[in-house]
Amino acid sequence: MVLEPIPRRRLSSEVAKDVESGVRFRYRSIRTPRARAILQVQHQISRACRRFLDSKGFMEVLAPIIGPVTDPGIRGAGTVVVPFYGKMYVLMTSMILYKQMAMASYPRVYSFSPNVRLEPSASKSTGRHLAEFYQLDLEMANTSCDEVMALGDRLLYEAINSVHKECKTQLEQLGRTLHLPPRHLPRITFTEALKILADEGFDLDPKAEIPWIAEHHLSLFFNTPFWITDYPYTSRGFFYLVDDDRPGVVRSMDLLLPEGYGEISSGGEREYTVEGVTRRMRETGDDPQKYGWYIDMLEEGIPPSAGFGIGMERLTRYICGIPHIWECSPFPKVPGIP
Ligand code: ASN
Repeated sequence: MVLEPIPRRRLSSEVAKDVESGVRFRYRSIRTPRARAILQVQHQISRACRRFLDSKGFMEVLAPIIGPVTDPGIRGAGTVVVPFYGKMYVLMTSMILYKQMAMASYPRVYSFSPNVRLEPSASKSTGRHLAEFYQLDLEMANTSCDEVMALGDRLLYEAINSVHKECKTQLEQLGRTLHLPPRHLPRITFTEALKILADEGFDLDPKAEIPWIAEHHLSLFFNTPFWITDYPYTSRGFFYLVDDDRPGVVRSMDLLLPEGYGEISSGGEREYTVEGVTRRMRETGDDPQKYGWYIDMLEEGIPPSAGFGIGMERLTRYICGIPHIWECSPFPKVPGIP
């Protein structure tokens, strides 16, 4: 399924300037037909995802905004700390720990979850980073990466297909020709991804995350969304399950979009025992003492689970064919632009 690279216009400094004034004057641009079309498509995506997940027996839960702890594995972005009745709380960088808790109540849960990540200012020109964004986060009890990836294939198909059917005018207005993805998306391993990138001259650390620029490049080689599986454990947060058969590998995957749009989702199977989590925390350098209720909950026991989160603005950006992601948020917060 690896194809010839598809050339795509790079973000010019002109576009970067547009981002600054776009964010500053959002109260004006939000009234334009273009902004309306994007927001209508986004609404359609949410409706389709809700409809699909509800039909698969999922329950929607309201996502937390702040808490004593959040996801520490956020690729070098900073967290926002807020005072909360004499304690310091953090804004959610992802609701991973909380969705494991919700899944202990009901075996299939999802949320449209607000996340804040203080990405480096330089990422304002990547076209795909927001400092505030929404993930469609889901978690399923007693399942595997294979099963959640298959669910992800269907979810993405349903979202794109419903926009294809219901938002023809908007797509035309945005000049976007949208192709339906295959029912089963291609999967490559992390090692295979690194090999493709090595052939392209990228000399990457086999123990670290793939940097966004390399992911962007890789995504130019595909004409459909695709999964990367089998990440090295050194590149991922403590909540991903180490593969017993292959020490050094976690049961974790990313979903990448084609045409240079890059990563849209991360997920995997979870560590769910105190022993497993604290062992992983020792490796990642996280302090179990900081994770009070989370560790207590694991001590009482929760089911094994798997899940993922999809960036809603990134999905909108791809479906609408938008150069910079700021346009895909009604109230955009772009790294480096206060
Ligand atoms: N949402 C991701 C997951 O389900 C976690 C993340 O965003 N870092 O694994």
